[in-house]
Amino acid sequence: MKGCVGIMFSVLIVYLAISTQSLTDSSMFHKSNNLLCGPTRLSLGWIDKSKSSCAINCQIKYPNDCQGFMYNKFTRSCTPVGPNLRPNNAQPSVTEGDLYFRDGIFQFNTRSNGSTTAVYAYFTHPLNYTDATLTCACLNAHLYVADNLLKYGLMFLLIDFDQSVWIGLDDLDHEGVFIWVATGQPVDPFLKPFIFETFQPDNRNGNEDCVFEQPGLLRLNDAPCSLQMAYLCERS
Ligand SMILES: [Ca+2]
Ligand SMILES: [Ca+2]
Repeated sequence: MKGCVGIMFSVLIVYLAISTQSLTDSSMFHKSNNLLCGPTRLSLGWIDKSKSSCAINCQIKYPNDCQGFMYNKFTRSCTPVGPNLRPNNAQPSVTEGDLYFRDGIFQFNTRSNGSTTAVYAYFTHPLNYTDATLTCACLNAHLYVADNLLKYGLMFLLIDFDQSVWIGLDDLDHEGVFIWVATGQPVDPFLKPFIFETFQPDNRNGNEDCVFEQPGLLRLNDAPCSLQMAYLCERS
C-alpha cells in the first residue's frame, strides 16, 4: 500500500512539473503588432485546441526554429513561425489570426561606451548574412556599424564573446573594398589593422565577402555570406 501511495505521489509530482512547464512554455510569447515585415511560416500549420497548446506544439515540432506562432481563437488555426523576417512575407491573414513572438526576441536595448551609445538587439539564432540584414531592416534597423574604436569596443559589451556574429560590413559590391552598409562609407584604413584579425580579410577561396566577429578574438574576419551565425542589429 505504501509503495502504491508513493507511486501515485510521484505521478502527481511529474504531472505538476509538466503542467508548470506547459504554462511557462506558452506564457513566454507575446503579441506582436508593429512589425514592418511579415513572419516566416515554418509550415501551413494545423488546428489546435488553444493558444497555449499551439505554442507548445510549435516548440515540440520545431525545437530549433519555433520563435513564434499565429493563432486564430475562432477557427483554432495554429501556424508556426521561424526566427527571421522578410520584406516580402505577408502579414498574418484573418484566417491565421494574431501573431505571437517569444518575449524579448525583437527587444532593443541601449548601451554606452564613453561618448558612444548604441540602440541594439542581439540575436543568437543563426541566419545567413542576407537574412540577418533583412531581419534588421524589418525592425527598422541595420547590422551593427563599428566605424570607430569606441563603437568597436562597445560591440563586445553587446554580444556573446564566444559566438561568431555578423556585423554590417561587406565587400559585395567591389571585391576588397569593405563598406559599412548603413553609412555607405569604406573602412577607415587606419582603423582596419586594429579591427581585423592578422592576415584578414583574406577572401579565402575567392568567396568571402561578409564580415563577422571571430569568437573570443576581439577581431573581425571575412567569411562566406551563406554561413549562418548570430547577428547584431542597431538602430541609428
Ligand atoms: Ca571578398
Ligand atoms: Ca577570411
